[in-house]
Amino acid sequence: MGVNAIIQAVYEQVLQRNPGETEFHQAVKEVLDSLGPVIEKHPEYVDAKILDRIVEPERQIMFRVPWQDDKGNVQVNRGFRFEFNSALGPYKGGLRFHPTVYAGILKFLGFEQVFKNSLTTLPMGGGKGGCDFDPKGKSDNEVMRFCQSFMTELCRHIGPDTDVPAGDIGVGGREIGFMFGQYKRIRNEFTGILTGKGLNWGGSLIRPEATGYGCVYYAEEMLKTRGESFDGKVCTVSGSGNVAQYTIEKLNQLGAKCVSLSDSNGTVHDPNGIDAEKLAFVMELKNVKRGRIKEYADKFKVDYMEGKRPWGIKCHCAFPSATQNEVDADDAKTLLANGCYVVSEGANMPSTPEAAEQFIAQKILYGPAKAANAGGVATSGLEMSQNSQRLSWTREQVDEQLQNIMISVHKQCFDAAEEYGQSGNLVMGANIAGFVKVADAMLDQGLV
Ligand code: NDP
Ligand code: 2IT
Repeated sequence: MGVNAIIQAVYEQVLQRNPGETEFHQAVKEVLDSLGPVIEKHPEYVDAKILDRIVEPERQIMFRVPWQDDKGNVQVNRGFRFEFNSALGPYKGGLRFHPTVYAGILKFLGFEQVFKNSLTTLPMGGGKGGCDFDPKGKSDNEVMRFCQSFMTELCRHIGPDTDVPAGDIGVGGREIGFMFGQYKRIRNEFTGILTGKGLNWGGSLIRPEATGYGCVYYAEEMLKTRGESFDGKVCTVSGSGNVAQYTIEKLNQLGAKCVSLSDSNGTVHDPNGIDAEKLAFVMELKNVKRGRIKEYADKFKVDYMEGKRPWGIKCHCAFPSATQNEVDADDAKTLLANGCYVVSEGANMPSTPEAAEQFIAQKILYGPAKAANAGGVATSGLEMSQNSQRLSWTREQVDEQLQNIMISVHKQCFDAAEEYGQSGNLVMGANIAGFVKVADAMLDQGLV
């Protein structure tokens, strides 16, 4: 069989085994589409059925999560953990709590995580989990009862050398705290079974900032290849959660101007820029009051675009930091027409295939999610190292390691693209560089 037929057969098997899971199909297709030349060069991957194995999670866990709301009603949610690949280390990846969560979303995220974690240079396998629970509008007590029930089941599947979850959409410091407390109570162990922990009980400095900061560091590396910096650049950012907030903080420090924020209801456009003071308002609004981004527009008297995404706003650089498929073909066209030439993906798979295709064809500086947002999980890896040592590193130490890791992630993507004759195509570079390391580890470890 020729290389294309081999790849097509693997993809068809994925479609057949995972019916209706469109996000997973999309993530697999993008990676497989990059791997032709690698497979051509490495027949040993074909013989060992590395592709067939890598698209199938090592273990899939699905469980009932019963909990009681404040009115005394019983609620039932569905929890998951996809332990995707452990060739490079313990399963590692976030937990997402959002009403849209189902197997197809978590499998796409777990699959991406395998290659992302490989790019970080740290010893981590890939996994993802979560629940269709909606934290919006729930009291702290309801969130706590839910998290305790979720961990009551999850605790039998995770461990510091087995599987180490963290946050993602809907899971931040509050949820990690409740889940950690429940694990400790059931197992009577204070170990690093989650990352993103509180700073005075095992968390790492810079972990809250890491995804946003890392995404900006990655974009900075892309700009350097053209001898440019962030000074004076106008940037659009979507989302207003963890990743968006720290993307803006770092862009401000580097002399850029951020002019947008959004949530699932709409977008604010602040042409004067979201400075440190306004960002502090956003952090209080989103992390403490848990309000809507429209309140920013009311407070600072700027435009609010109900139901709109930020991609119609003119910018040099765009940072999608909300969710999957939030930049479609029309958005990409508009961004490019408005002169945008840097896209660095803080969110996972935020660009549809048709959008990504345009960014690649136009040869803009396009940093795909599994590379550009790897700083979050990389710093989770640094949190695991500190937990194992029972030591805490300083802010400066962690930030310096994060910067070095992002430089290395960029270099791996850049070099792999060069090696395979696709200069500047960081999508292909990320997929190839991430894949090869995992594939070689799988070969070394035999048929498992
Ligand atoms: P948060 O929950 O802190 O924030 C999510 C933000 O995105 C909110 O503003 C939310 O708006 C918006 N959002 C979520 N879902 C949708 C949707 N369906 N449509 C429109 N807006 C939406 O999550 P994070 O900031 O942690 O995560 C953002 C993205 O970054 C995700 O794709 C995540 O997978 C990715 N990521 C996160 C990492 C991390 O360390 N946290 C690491 C790497 C990637 P609303 O409040 O209205 O729901
Ligand atoms: O998508 C991601 O990389 C994350 N949500 C962070 C995972 C982690 O283990 O820190």
